[in-house]
Amino acid sequence: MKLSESESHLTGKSIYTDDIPEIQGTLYGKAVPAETAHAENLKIDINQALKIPGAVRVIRAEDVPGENQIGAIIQDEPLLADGEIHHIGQPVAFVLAETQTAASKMVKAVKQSYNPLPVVTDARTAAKSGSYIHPPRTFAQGDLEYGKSRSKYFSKGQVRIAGQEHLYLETQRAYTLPQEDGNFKIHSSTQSPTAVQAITAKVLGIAMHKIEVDVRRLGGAFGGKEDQATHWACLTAIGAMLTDKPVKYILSREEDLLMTGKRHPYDADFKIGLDEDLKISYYEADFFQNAGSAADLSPAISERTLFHAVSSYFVPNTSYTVHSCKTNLPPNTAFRGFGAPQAIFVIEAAIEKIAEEININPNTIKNVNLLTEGDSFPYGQKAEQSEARNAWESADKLFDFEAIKQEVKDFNQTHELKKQGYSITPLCFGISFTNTSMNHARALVHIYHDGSIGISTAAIEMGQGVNTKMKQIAAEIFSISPGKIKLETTNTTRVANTSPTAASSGSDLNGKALEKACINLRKRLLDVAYELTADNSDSIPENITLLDEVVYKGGVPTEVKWEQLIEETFLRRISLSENAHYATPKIHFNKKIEKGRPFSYHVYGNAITVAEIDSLRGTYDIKSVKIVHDFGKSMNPQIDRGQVEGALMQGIGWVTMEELAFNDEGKLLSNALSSYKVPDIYSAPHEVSIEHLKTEGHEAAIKRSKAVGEPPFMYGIGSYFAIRHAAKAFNPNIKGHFKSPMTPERLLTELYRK
Ligand code: LUZ
Ligand code: MOS
Repeated sequence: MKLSESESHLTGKSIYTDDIPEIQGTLYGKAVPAETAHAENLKIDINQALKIPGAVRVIRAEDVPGENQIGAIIQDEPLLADGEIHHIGQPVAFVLAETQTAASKMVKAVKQSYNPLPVVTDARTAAKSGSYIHPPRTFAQGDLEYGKSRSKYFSKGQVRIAGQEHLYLETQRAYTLPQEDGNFKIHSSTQSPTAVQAITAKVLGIAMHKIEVDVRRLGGAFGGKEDQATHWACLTAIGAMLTDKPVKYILSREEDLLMTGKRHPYDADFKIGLDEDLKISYYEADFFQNAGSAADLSPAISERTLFHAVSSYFVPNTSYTVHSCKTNLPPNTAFRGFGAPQAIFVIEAAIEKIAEEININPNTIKNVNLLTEGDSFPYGQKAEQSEARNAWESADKLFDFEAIKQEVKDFNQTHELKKQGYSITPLCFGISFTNTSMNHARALVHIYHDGSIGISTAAIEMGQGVNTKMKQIAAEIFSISPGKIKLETTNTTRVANTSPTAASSGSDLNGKALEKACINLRKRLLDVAYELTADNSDSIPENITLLDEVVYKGGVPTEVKWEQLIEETFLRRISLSENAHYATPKIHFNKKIEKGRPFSYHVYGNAITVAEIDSLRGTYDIKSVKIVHDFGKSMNPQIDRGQVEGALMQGIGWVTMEELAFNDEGKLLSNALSSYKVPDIYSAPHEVSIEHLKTEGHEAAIKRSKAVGEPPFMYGIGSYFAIRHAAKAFNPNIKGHFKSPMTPERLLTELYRK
């Protein structure tokens, strides 16, 4: 089934937050960004701003009706700066005006005064002074000392990994409409309507039921709207409460880049040992996560780093720690992969480094250490239905590793200034929110008495095709045309207390709840169908089925069509509505001992990447990325392929060109798309192959179709190492420097490193 919204997207009829017709009297809000990164004694002078024609009001911390606090996991983030500033771009006030132009002028007219404090932008510096978001956390298994005693080869090193800007096409935004009786309706571009509802209720000082959050769709999110959509919803809601007018705020690209958090930059130290069979005998690491100035989702992201530190490998003896460091950058946040990509990059670098030192192909090390059935992860879960080896061997069979190696070798022997390199990147990614209590969802299904259907779930459509998948599930259970089914907006009054659409789990959680609701409804319909088609032959209810909008009995079509069945069910006063709840079974985690079974299942895969560099220019091309991916049994190969392609490109961008630059004062230098380079069509690999790993899928996945949103991001990591191998073919002196992204500037420096 094709993406059900492609036609309305192509014709421009799809409605996003800014397409909602504005109500007369709507005011335009704008946040005033802090102009310095760290300060106390903040004073805000609003007199000049209020003199601008069209100015309505300026809201400051003291005007917040309820609690001036939006921190979800740790209560450490004021909605509006209250006396202190912790990063450039932190909202210090919110202006309201009759026009957008007036609002912009007001922002410039607000004067900030303060006593500056020292600025820290770097995680290691923050760690030295003990500036943490939360206490360090460690995962371990086995016995490190024993592991060391078994080691024949040793290595250690450092890694530095940059952050990443989400660059969703649709910037952050919200539109709040006052309703009767002190209620509010909020249109928010959020992955988490319940978070927006709960936190807005808190800052307004009212109950959650007074707030309705409605989301039609987002123009991209990638994790950037899991937590950070809340700010703008809260600000517009306060504006609406204080003025009794609708208030809208659409961030400009410049504002969005300046004010919102990004993927976390990480620094890491690692130590690794191999035994004589090249098995990893021990692995130690310290991850320094640059969390920015407030917790946001960093504690959960730290956790996912810990869960993915050994990637797709079995490491019997290991201990590693994540240090979540508080700095004066905007609070960094969820981004596709959620702390796992950084952890996976580090162990790939560790294998690379030790391979380099003992002069052996890193892929030999990777191969012998792949997780096999029953191996335990450092968090206690056993690898069940491990596809790690299957993925590696399938990729080898399909793409022929030896032939690729030989081609690269031949190329390098016949070319002096152009060089090629290749890398193999195995994937293992855990599916479920690592916080067990978040893994649940509900679905509400109404069959209208003309036979058409409306579905509400908590899933947010953000371009990933979740609505199409939801339609597919219902259409298949009822055996009706998808055209009879409508996906309603995601709305907190229809489906309440929801988890964000995140952690790759949107289709699984909402799909399983929807499946349950539809199956319950179908059961009621089949009972009616049995009565309608009863005759003297004693057919049993199991004999009755629905096929292509017709009731079948004993495998034979009857006269009863879908519409008639629905109408008859309605006339018999039987409910045509159903609300079902799903909670992922068999998952648990004990944080005291850091052991459990946090993931419903794992997604596996393998990518082989070939890169070619130009050693005079420092430029490169990704020649090919060949992937075998564990889709399970893909329920929609077209959509799933789109997810793999998009994630791969986003991963390649992260490790090759996207370089966030802040100066020592915490000012974002890459503050426009002229200075922050994202991949375009010219940076795409010349060839991308995406093959389906042959498996039976996993019963915990919706229709045995495994979660696909985040895992393939990791394939992009291979580009870094492929480029590095090409560079080493030109300059064998390149050793042990792992700084990502490998921009052309950095590559050029490496190429001529002595
Ligand atoms: N969000 C979250 C996530 O709250 N918990 C998670 O485990 C997670 N994983 C990936 C992406 N978002
Ligand atoms: Mo996410 S990083 O919002 O799954």
